[in-house]
Amino acid sequence: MSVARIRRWKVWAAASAAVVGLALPTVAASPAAATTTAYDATYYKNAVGKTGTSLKSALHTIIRNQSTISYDAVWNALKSLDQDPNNTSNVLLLYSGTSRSKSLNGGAVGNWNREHTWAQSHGSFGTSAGPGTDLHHLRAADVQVNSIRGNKDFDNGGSAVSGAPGSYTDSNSFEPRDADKGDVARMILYMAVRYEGGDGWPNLEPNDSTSNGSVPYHGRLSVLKQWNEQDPPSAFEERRNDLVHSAYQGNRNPFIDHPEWVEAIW
Ligand SMILES: [Ca+2]
Ligand SMILES: [Ca+2]
Repeated sequence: MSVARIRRWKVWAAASAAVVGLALPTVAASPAAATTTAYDATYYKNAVGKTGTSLKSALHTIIRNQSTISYDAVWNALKSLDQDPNNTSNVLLLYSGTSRSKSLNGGAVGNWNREHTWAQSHGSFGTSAGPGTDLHHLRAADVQVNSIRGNKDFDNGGSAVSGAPGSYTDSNSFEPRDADKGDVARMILYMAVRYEGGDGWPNLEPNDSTSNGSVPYHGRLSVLKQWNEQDPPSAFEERRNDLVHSAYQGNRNPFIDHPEWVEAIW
């Protein structure tokens, strides 16, 4: 997408957001342009200036040093990480945007549970401490919406998802609502860089398929790249990244800090 097209989209998006009350990032945060962060001279110093496999490798070395937590501890972590900025008693749910009481975590209808954005079956990593409990891709989601998403790859198109306005699904893919598209893309691509076949875990990689099933791949890369540009990192996402880094895992999602690194690698 050209810079001019992105600017036009943002102007349109900002106008639409004003009407429906959505929180969208500022026009200044263009993903097409190189960004600078407070971490460039320290955390990212061995990655800045690199591209392609060299950048991917440098980022892997930086982010692989992380603390892990148990799957049970993920509940309380999500109550903090996914807190509704407008209501500290609630969490904001992925795919639906619903604000729901933190105390309604569980497995029943009307509860929220722990969505693995990189589907567990795409790599069979389960829920032991590791990729299955990595907070950078675990998000609070409505139990029924989570079930509809299942282990589908991500792509555009399909029928409207009940309980998640703006999300769509068909037989082999799931499309999150617009406000979550970039979040999903950056979570999937974080996992691809973090897990490179070390620590006893599979090498997770993105591809352009929507029928990955149980192989350690996740699609659809060409669409995820578009979503990263359409939906730049929000204040919610940045706060979350900061908290995972400072309070839980000690590592960051580089694509929230530098969304332009998606294009630099893929
Ligand atoms: Ca977003
Ligand atoms: Ca990988």
